[in-house]
Amino acid sequence: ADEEDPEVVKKKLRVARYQEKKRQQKNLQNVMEKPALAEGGGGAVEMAIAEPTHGPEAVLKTGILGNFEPNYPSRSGPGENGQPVHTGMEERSRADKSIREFGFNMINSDKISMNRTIQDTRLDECKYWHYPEDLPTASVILVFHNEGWSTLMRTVHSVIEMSPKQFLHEIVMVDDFSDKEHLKGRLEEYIKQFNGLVKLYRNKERLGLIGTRTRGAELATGDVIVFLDAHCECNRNWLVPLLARIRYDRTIMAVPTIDGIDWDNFRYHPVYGAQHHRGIFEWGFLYKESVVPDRELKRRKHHSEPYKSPTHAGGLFAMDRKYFFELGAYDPGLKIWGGENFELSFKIWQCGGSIEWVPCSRVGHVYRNHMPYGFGKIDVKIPVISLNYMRVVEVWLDREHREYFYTREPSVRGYPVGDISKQIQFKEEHKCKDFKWFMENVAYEVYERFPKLPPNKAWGEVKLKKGTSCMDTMGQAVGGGAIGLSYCHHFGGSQLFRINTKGQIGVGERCIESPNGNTLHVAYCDVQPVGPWDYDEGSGVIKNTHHNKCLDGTNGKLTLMPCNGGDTQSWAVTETYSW
Ligand code: UD2
Ligand code: MN
Repeated sequence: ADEEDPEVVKKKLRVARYQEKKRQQKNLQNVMEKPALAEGGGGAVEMAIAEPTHGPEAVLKTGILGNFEPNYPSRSGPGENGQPVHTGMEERSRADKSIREFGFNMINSDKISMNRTIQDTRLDECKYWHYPEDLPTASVILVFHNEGWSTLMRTVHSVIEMSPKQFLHEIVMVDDFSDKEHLKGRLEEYIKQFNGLVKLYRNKERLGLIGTRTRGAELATGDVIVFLDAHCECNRNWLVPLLARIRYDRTIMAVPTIDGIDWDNFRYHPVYGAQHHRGIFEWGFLYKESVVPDRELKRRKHHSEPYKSPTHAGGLFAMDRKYFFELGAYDPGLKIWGGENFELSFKIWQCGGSIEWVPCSRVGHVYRNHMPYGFGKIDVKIPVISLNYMRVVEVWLDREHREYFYTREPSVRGYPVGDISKQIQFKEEHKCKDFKWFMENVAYEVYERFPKLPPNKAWGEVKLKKGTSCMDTMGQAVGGGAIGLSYCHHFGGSQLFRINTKGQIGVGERCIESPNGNTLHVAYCDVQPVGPWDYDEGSGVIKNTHHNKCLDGTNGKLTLMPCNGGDTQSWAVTETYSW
């Protein structure tokens, strides 16, 4: 097979790379790993009038409804009260087409009223908080690129309907160079009904979500900027608790609790039960959420009070507008999508601010089925999102923690990140604290959940020495089918493995295991790794010491077999780059 026609080889490579690229793009959607749905809200109401531990900006008065508790109408109709809607047989193919185009079932979305009601998912206690009346005003910024019509406009309607008039200064819509017909003139026409409250701006070129948000913030004129994705539905009294935190301390980034809206049937539902969660990360900078440690919970008196969080998902948050610019807005070197949530979070924490998640503010977000848009033409040889992570790592992490990242992402080490001198200068001028401080004082549970990975013994493609086949996850996830062999594409991703000194084979954030001693599967990594893999570079043998068998690639199949020292058990682990 080694002496194949070079044209054929080229073609195979092209096909394999194309498939891998698609798969990598699809994987981006797994950045947010949400646990399964839990039981629904709860939490006891305090029986006394109590001073909140977080400051005098709000008071809990049990039994006396809060001053911003509105009366909402109840309506009936498709999707009302956050109920799911369903696709008829005759709608199936149109629905599927819209899912491919937008990542959402727009046929179902179109059936739901622009002003649909959703159920109150807040803790009961939230109804009894009394807030100051002199809050800062908000500019809600919606950036969008090729969004579906009804999900986009329902966001606008919902912001207006669910926010007290006196605090909603404007809605700033910024079109990031969409090319869909339905987002052209019709949009200008439609927003006339809002009498100037909704402003529409359009980019002359694709800036990506990060650049477009900074532009939106520049165009905004309210005291506070509130970013939402262009497919959200706001819940009762969502805005006031956010503004109250910023009134209390302008260096707080206030983050609502995100509820889920199903991309297919548009059911509105809480993501978690009564336990509070907060934003963290693993060392490849995949965003994670995990239960808030007691140490943080104990600082508060009431379960419904805001709590500090190391980071946030990215899409939904409120900040003092001037403070956003005092921090230099988003790093302009970040491209299109991803990593900006970490950049802003690390910057805020390390340079004297803080992030709080606010349980009494809830906003629903439609999680997509897949990312429907491309990133445009960008001259970057590694995934754009990796480049963004690298900029964040190079600027905000210290030397020790940079190694945490590069052990997890060895293939991007050394890629030029561009000019970061302005960011470094900012950090020095503002005497920002180092990353170790942030880890020890804010993100301390990350060390427990995601300890430092053992160093890599070898990493790269796991290729049969004789032939052109490489170990490949085939896009399998935890709990999925067997992984296998496929044509080596030198494109990383599904063919990029790391064998570490503790005997793990890692791929991305996961590990490779053989539960049955026969086939190989993607599995969660043990936090305290012990084996089972042993790689001998000389012979190329990769042995599973638990099963006492060897990794074997006979006839294009990847299995464990009794060790025989043959060609089908001789592997080269070679560092290949996509750049
Ligand atoms: C999450 C965040 C998202 C952003 C992203 C990247 C939530 C709920 N969502 O992914 O806000 O932080 O992670 O880190 O936390 N858009 C543009 N131009 C583009 C691409 C997207 O304007 O080139 C718009 C898009 O129309 C949407 C917003 O940016 O309104 C976020 O994009 P997304 O919804 O595809 O991102 P998501 O929710 O998967
Ligand atoms: Mn989104």
